[in-house]
Amino acid sequence: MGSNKHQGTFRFSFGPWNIHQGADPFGPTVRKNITFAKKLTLYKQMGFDGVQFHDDDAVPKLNDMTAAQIRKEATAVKKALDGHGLQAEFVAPRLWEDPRTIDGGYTSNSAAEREYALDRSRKTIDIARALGTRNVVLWLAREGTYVREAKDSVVAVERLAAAVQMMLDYDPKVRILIESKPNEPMDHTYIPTIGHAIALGLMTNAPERVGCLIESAHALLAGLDPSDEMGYAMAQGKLWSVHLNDQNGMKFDQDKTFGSVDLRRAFNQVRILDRHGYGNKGEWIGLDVKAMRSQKDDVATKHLRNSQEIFLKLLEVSRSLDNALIDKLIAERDYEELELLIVSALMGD
Ligand code: XLS
Ligand code: MG
Repeated sequence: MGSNKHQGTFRFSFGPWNIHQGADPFGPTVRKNITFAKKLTLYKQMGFDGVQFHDDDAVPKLNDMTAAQIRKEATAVKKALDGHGLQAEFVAPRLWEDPRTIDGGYTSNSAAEREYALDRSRKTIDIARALGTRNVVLWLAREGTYVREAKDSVVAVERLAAAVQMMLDYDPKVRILIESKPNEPMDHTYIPTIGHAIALGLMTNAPERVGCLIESAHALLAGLDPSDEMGYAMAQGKLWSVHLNDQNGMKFDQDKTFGSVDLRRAFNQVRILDRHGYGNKGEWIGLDVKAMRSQKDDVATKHLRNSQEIFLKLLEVSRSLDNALIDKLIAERDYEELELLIVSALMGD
């Protein structure tokens, strides 16, 4: 058990929303806007090779554009990526800001609004194709309820499965990565955990093209251990991306720097990914982290640097462990000694 069968390969990505102006629900922006073009110049400088996109990060006014216009604009973004030596990891439809998605997208009670969500998802796939990625991430933000009686949970799940099926049919190459989250902005969502996400894929006729993205904080908000969620998905060959970050207890989604709250919890995520060869099929280490609102303009990317640095240091710790000793302690069932060994390693001993 203690021996490394494989090692992972780690390349890092983040989304343009991870460099942001610091607005929160209680106050306005506190930092200057940084243009998308400027952000692109920062990626390589900071040691990142992949860019994650919402559809409108790539094509801002896509709702008012024709398919040809969208393709043209996305192609220009692809050129800019190429120019910086960057790759697009995925595109995600932003289905939570438009007035037509107030009641959710695919699970809205309005047929016209559901049609908008499906149409928008087709545009997302067109953008993904133009950016050179097969990956479409679905964070099902408003696919839930505030009031149990307002939606029928059977119908809602059937509608979600039908939406995924539509996307799989629309492009035979596309892969859908479902990012589960139990709450926020909704009281409860219909796909709260990664087990739900993977099982939703089984309701389609191409489950081999439905996988998942695990965000550490989303697992924590569901009261689960992120490394176990990752293990569950990897056991099924379904962990196609991650959003590493951290979370201080059961509150709003904090997107804190990876490892900044609970180092051992972060260590276990790194360890399970590395031991099972994460990244060897091209999967990325995505960091879905936010800068503190108190951070000044010129140092407002340190949350990304720190997350990456903490990941790499934990990888070093994990790889330097004495696996023979771990195997021995496991065989002797001396888990107290194992605990001290891990905590000591985290303390630098
Ligand atoms: C929000 C999500 C979001 C997705 C991308 O909680 O983490 O940022 O990762 O749509
Ligand atoms: Mg995320």
